[in-house]
Amino acid sequence: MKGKKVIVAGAGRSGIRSTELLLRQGADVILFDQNEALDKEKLLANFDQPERVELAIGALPVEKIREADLMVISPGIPLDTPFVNRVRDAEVPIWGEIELAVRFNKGRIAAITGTNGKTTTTSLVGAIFQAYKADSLIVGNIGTPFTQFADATHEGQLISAEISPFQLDTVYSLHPEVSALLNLTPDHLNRYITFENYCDAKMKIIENQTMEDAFVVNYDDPEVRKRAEAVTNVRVVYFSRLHELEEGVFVRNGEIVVREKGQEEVIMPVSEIRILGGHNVENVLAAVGITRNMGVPADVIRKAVADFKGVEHRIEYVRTLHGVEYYNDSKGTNPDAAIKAIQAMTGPTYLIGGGYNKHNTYDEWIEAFDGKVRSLVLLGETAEAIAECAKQHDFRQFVFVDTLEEAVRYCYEHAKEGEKVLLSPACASWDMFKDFEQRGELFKEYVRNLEG
Ligand code: UMA
Repeated sequence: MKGKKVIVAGAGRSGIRSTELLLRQGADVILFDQNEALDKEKLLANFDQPERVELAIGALPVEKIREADLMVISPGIPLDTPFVNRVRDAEVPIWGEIELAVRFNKGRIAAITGTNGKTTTTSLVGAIFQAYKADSLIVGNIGTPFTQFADATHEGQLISAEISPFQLDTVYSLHPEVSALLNLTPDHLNRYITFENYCDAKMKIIENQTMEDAFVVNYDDPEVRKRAEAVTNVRVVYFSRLHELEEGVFVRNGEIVVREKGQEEVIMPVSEIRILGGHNVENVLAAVGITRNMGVPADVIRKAVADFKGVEHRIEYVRTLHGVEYYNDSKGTNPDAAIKAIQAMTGPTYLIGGGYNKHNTYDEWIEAFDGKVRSLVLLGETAEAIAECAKQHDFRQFVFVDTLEEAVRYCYEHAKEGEKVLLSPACASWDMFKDFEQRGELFKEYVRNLEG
């Protein structure tokens, strides 16, 4: 990278860490972001050598494109944005942040994708790795950019990486030792238009794998299985919650079993899993398949799974006030994830939903309410569309609010002892918040501030 001039597009978490890596590797950076409101001084304060970072805020001048040897693009920037087309037309190579990271990585990667469960599974795989080798890393879409650590990794180091389809769109050299595809349901259709395009993006995770590697997939998900059956370049390892498999990871008589080449190994009883819901059993099975195929011993896996308490913003218990339990599921950013959360609730629930419009449909989510939702408290861009859909399903107990704080207050004033309050929006957060983390943090703050 020495002497190269690199455009980094997007000055969010991913862009900042990519810039730092490029500076460490001797490149000069043009850091570009379309948000004119960004504070330039604050942005430059992130870097040890700010004199080697030139800022382009608002627009990317043509002469900057001409000067560039490479552009590293953040995952949130759609690839059909006009400036991206201009860079492509100028024949400047375009890498995603993950591509930049893998070019420097020396570790052994387990790469995890799927519509839902990625974050939980990536955290759990990371926890198992760390129980085995303390210097293991957890990186990727989960919130810690891979570029933050990639050039400091060493051979044999274990890396658990959550990879989103946006990241897979701009990756060419990713070669995981084990990849995993957890499930496939429609999401991000505003960017991919069709479900097929979205699934194709996910399948890029195995592009460079060989028969020496493993692809861990969910046997119970028909869309996943259909695609796995057509795979020829990599060894497929199935996991199933519902069926006993000839080969793979499955549940039998309440125990998690791994069967490979006729040999069986019992890993642990399902009753030792501490994270709620059937979907989490699937996440554990995936994690067992991934870590076993990376050589982690069964007893290490068992202990780490039994110690694992789940991740923030995913059906996260916040507090109990006047007998009402409050849960934060801000990570429920699509209907499928939100279905899992409402299914995990064991009593009447005040459900806060709505947000950024990803052009998803809400029918299945509303059907999953199953008489359990006392009131649906709607906010954000999709509030009207969700209400319309609810009416079509004869569900009319909804109210509109303008802010998340108002939503919390409404629930507080109405929920009675024994009932639940759940933030699980079925939508992304970007209409009103920076990201789902900010939405979840604010929810927790409002809930904690409720008077006792
Ligand atoms: N920007 C532009 N033009 C655009 C869009 C964005 O200039 O058209 C700029 C914004 O002004 C902003 C920056 O780009 O300053 C934001 O970049 P980004 O949206 O790529 O966000 P980062 O903060 O870099 O976070 C990204 C991932 N975000 C997205 O994919 C949208 C994070 O995933 C990830 O944790 C982080 O990199 C580290 O790798 C978040 C996410 O929501 C959690 N992911 C989606 C999901 O899980 O469903 C895919």
